[in-house]
Amino acid sequence: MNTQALSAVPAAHTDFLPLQGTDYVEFYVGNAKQAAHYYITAFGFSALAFAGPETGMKDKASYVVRQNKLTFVLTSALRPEGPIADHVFRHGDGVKHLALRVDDAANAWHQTTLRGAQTALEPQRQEDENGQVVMSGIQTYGDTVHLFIERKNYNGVFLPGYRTWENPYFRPAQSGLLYVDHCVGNVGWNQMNRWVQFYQDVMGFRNILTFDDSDISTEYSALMSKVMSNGNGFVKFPINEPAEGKKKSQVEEYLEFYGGEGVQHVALATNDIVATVRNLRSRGVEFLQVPTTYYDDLLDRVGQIDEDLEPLKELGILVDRDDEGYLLQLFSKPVQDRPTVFFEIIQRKGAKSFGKGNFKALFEAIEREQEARGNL
Ligand code: TYF
Ligand code: FE
Repeated sequence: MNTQALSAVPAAHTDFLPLQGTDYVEFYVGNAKQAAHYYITAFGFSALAFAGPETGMKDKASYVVRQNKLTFVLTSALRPEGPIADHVFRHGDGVKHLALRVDDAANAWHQTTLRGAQTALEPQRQEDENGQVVMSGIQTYGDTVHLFIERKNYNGVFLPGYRTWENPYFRPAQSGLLYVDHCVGNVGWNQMNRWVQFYQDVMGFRNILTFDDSDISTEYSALMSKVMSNGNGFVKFPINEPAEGKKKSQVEEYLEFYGGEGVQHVALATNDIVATVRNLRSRGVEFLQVPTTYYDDLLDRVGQIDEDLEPLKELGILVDRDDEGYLLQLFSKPVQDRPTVFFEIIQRKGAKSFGKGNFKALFEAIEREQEARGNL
C-alpha cells in the first residue's frame, strides 16, 4: 500500500468523547470540614479552595484539597433537606462526582446524551473575574454522576464560587500521591454488562480486561469485573458485580451498606510506593494485611524486581506481573464506618493490568475483615 492510498482511507473512527483525564473526585460527606482535615493530615493533600456561605453558597460547604494532579472535593449539606443531605443519609460518605476534564463540555454532553445518557447537569457556563468554566453532567451507576469540566478559559484557584483556602500554621508534607489511576464501580447483581454497554455506547470506552469466576475463585469473596478504558487510556473504570460464592460477596456487602451502586475504590498512583505507604501508615492510614507467607514465593511468581523484598514485606505491599512489566499495590481499609469506599495505592512499572495475581491474597484479606464485621 502506498502513502497516497493510506491517506485516502478515512480515519477508522474519531473519539467522540476526548477526555484529558480526571479533573476531580467529589465526595458527599457528613462533615466536610473534618473530612478535608483527614485528607490533609493522613493522606498529605494541601488545602486549596473553599466554597460556602462566605462565598455565596448558602446550602453547602465544599473544601478542595490537592496533591500533584489529584484533586478531591469534600462537600457537606448545611441544612437537613436537599440532595446532599439525602445522599449522605442514604449512602453515608461516598463519591458523588467523578469529574472528567474535557476541551468542550457542551459537546461532551451533546455527544453522550445523544447516545442515551441521562442528563445530570445541562451545559452551564460559570464566570468570575478569572475567566469562565463550562460544566455539564450525566448520570452513571447508582447516584453517581460524571461531570464534564471545560476549564481552558479559566485561571482561578478551582472553580467560580470558590476562593483560596489555606492554613499557614498547618501544612503537612505530601505523601507522594500523583494522580487517579482508576476508579472502580460496584453495581448490582447481573448489572455489569449493562454498565459495560453504557461505557461503550454512551462514552465510547473499550473493555480492556475481564475477570470472571475462573480468575476469581468462588472460594473467595466472589465478584466479576470488567475494566473499561477511554480511547487514550487516561480514564479507566473497572465495573464489579457480585457473584455467587461460598460466602457473601464483598460487592454484596458494599451494596447493602452503601444502599445501592456506587464507587468502591479510587486507585491513587505513586512512583515510590514504599515511601508513600510508609508515610501514609505513619499518618494513620490503615491498610489490609496479607499473611507474611505471601512473600515466601513472591519472587518465583513475579521474577526480578527493583525493590528490596524486606520493605515490601514489612509494609504488606503486593506485587503482580503481566506481559509488559509489573505493578505494586496495596489497599486501605474502608475510610468511613460503613464498609464501602476505600483507596488503592498503586505503582506501575510497565504493567497495564490490575493485579489479578493478587486477587486470592487480597480477597482473603477482605474476607477476614468481612468476617470481623459479621458480614460473611
Ligand atoms: O481495580 C481492580 O480491578 C483491582 C482489583 O474489591 C480489585 O484493584 C477488585 C476488587 C476489589 C479490590 C481490588
Ligand atoms: Fe483497583
